[in-house]
Amino acid sequence: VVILSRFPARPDRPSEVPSMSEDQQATLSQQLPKDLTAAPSGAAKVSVVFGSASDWPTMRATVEVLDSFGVACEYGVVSAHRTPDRLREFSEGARGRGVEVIIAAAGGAAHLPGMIAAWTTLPVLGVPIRSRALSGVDSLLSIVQMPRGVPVGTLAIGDAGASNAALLALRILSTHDHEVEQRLRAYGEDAAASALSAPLD
Ligand code: RP5
Repeated sequence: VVILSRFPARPDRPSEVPSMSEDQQATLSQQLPKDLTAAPSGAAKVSVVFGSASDWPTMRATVEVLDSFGVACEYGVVSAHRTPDRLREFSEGARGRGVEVIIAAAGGAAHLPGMIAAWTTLPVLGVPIRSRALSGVDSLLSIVQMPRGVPVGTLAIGDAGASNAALLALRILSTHDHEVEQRLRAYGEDAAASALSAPLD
């Protein structure tokens, strides 16, 4: 896992997903435009971006799932409204860096996934963040109602969507990555065993 601001992505992964303070986010955000122009490294297969540091408590689950499968990802803040130039630069450069799937999360007027999809032909998976005002229904509708021709795969609101976005990205990678396919198979078998062995109160 690499923090998005630190391009090019490194192939080594830390054993734990680091937390990001707001100060750290602000510092890294200032660095990103320069870093985005770095040469492609090919290390990160999945990009996980979100509109605000306030989305990180939800989206760290996405990074943790990818990390648990041993799939390298990059992650960080990209905002459709607050950093529109950075959004375009990030989106246009993603395929060249070796990214194969983009996961984008946003809350409220959640235009981030759709705008990324407008700037890239990579598959984009959208995670609606549970908003304070409307519990994420605003986020969901903003992400899901894309116009014909610009697709975004929309996940569930909040925590389930964050985890499932990672699993869906892994399923996309598994179409050509046999190791990921094997790990997904084992994950499914474990989930089935857990479901059947759970005690009934
Ligand atoms: C969106 O606005 C973000 O994705 C976030 O969910 C929401 C609120 O952002 P903050 O005001 O907490 O930074 O762009």
